[in-house]
Amino acid sequence: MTVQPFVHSIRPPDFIPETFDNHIVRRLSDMRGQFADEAAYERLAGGGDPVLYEVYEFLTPAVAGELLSGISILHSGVVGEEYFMTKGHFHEVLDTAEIYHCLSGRGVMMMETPEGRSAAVDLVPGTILYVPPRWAHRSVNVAGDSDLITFFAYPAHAGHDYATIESRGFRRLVLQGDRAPRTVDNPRWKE
Ligand code: PAN
Ligand code: ZN
Repeated sequence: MTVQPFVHSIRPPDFIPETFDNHIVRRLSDMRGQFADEAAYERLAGGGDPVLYEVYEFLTPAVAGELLSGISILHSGVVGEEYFMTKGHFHEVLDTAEIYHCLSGRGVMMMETPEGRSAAVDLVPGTILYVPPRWAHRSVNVAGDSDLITFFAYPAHAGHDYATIESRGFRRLVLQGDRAPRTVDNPRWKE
């Protein structure tokens, strides 16, 4: 199957694409077990099941050579002291990279390798982040009151390994601080 050239368009302030192929909505219930403060999670879940983030995808065939791109909109909020965040994943084809371009808001991309290296990069409008092959990645919205909006693109055959992060978490967490967000070791991280 060959793909014809195509375009999509986004505009501030909401950057929701006018056209897209797939819309993913992730709610608090999809993140059970991922936030450090379980009591805070249960309190928030008791009040409903808020949407944490939405992804609008521009699909292409899942084969090497193609790129899959889209827009990720991560809402603001906290579970205890921990900011709203994406599930995060390794790519199933570990040797595949990804580009993120921050369009709006304030965030941190938490990243780590299977060998134990860890990195946290600030995302502000205009930031272009290269996530190299092998690095798991999770977006975190550290703004108090605005969405974190990013454009992303990655090899369409990369696939997603969510299970590794679901079972052991990320090595580092991003928490609210007095003046600025702080990153700390995840006390529940499992080898
Ligand atoms: C992004 C992410 C998106 C949502 O498209 O899939 O930001 O995060 P989760 O997939 O972790 O829920 C990406 O990194 N794709 O590979
Ligand atoms: Zn990815």
